[in-house]
Amino acid sequence: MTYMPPFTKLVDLQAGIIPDAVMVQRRYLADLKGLFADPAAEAALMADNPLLYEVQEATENPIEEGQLRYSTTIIYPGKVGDEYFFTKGHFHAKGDRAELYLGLSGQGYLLLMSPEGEINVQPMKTGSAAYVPPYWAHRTINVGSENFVFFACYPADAGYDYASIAQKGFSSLVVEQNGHPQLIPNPKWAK
Ligand code: M6P
Ligand code: ZN
Repeated sequence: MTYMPPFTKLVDLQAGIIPDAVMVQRRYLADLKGLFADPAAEAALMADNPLLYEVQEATENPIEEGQLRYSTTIIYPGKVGDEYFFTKGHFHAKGDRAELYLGLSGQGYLLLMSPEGEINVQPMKTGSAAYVPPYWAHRTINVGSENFVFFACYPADAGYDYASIAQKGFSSLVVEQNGHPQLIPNPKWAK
């Protein structure tokens, strides 16, 4: 039997930088086209095509049961209309896989949705260890004025199901009202 060698990666616990990251994925507004609720606001901002967030992947651990992967995500501050910048959001392709998020800096919301459309929101700040149970879709949102940075650890074989979010979105939107984040029903959401 040969065993996988243990290893250690350094993670900047404030900025979220992983100097030895195996991959940095940068997601711009164009990569999230159609996900924001206000098409006119999205179109107006598209000329600049701002960077919304980046994911620094610490590992390329094998996609197999029992393995973990971990990453940091940096979501930049900003809004499309009244809607704060967010990640695409996904169900796990293997729905029974859970995930752990740890807030590193800034102010965020972890927005979760069950397959039936039930919404749950977990506010996150430095030190928040937020648990994503099996089957819940999850999206993170920067509701503050600085970078929102968090660490994520998840089963390597969880996989990504972006399709249903791309079609219907989440059943609630997180928008700024009177300077504060507010959940409102997504008018475009249908079961
Ligand atoms: C976290 C983890 C990653 C995910 C990233 C961005 O770092 O959950 O697996 O890729 O957030 O989220 P999304 O893939 O939905 O854009
Ligand atoms: Zn996930």
